[in-house]
Amino acid sequence: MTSPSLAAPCAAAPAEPAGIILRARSGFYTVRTDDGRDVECRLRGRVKKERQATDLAVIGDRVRIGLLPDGTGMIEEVEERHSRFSRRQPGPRGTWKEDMLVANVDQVLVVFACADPMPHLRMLDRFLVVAEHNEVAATVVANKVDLVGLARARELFGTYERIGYPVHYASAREGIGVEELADRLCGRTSVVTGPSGVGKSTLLNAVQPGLRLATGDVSEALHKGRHTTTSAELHPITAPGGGYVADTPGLRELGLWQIPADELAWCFPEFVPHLGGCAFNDCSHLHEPRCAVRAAVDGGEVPAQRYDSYRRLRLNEE
Ligand SMILES: Nc1nc2c(ncn2[C@@H]2O[C@H](COP(=O)(O)OP(=O)(O)OP(=O)(O)O)[C@@H](O)[C@H]2O)c(=O)[nH]1
Ligand SMILES: [Mg+2]
Ligand SMILES: [Zn+2]
Repeated sequence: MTSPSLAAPCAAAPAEPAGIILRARSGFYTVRTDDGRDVECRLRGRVKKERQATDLAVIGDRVRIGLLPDGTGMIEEVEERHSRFSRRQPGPRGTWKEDMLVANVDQVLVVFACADPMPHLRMLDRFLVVAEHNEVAATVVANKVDLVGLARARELFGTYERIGYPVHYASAREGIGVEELADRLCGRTSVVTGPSGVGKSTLLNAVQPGLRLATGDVSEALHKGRHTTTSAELHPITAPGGGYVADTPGLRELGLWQIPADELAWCFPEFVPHLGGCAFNDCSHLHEPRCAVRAAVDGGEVPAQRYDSYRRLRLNEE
């Protein structure tokens, strides 16, 4: 924003166009400017100094760039983020290191398959905990319903509906639920995540055929232990409402994604109404007497399966 007294005397194109980072790779950034051009940029040294090393500029960041005569650009300024999707890892002496994955995220879609690969619900809980810890709204997408039918899919994922997460049942292969997914992506910045082979890229290709994301054979991906999609990238949505979506590799290293122990219970939304009711205010909800969370599990208000995930995460068990 320029004040009127500083306004340039001639009405030429702005010297520092604004845009959003779509790709970031070893010091190079692709910025989509607000007038629709893609400019390859580097980060101005001054900007590097101002920001912390892990946190320089990531996909989803809104930036101002200076254009150079050769058509490339320099990132002059990174705007403040309103949210982020990041991974925190424990560092030395109780410190935390934060790896930013995507900035300014409005929602996370956690994709699991109903079969092939079989849904691993404890892993789903971990993805949801990460979304909650980032304070980003999460939706569960149960893909490949064609393999098991809707009734079985609801048995598998119904717990999440009861907790209050939106659950989308979809089949990228048969086009089921694809329109609803397109509506959900419209006008927002979304991160799509989930294990390898569940059909994240196939679903996004169904929503927007022009994307042509690489997709892989499940067994091949699992046996090689690697993802078809290898780096996160933000894709502009071309439908009238706009928006952006990041197809991420399945974050296999999710186990490293630790949450401070005393914050974990807050990442299970169905625990939250009970958290004030424990006898000890530093209750771990593992063994203490008169624990309101365990009482809620016994009373059927908190699903035992979710409590089990909490317990294992808290104890660092697989
Ligand atoms: N039966 C069935 N197969 C599907 C469906 N969606 C995707 N697939 C298949 O599942 C396999 C994996 O799909 P991808 O889209 O590559 O999976 P991904 O989640 O992007 O995997 P990574 O990139 O490795 O993380 C491919 O063979 C797809 O054809 C579906 O709805 N039903
Ligand atoms: Mg993929
Ligand atoms: Zn408790």
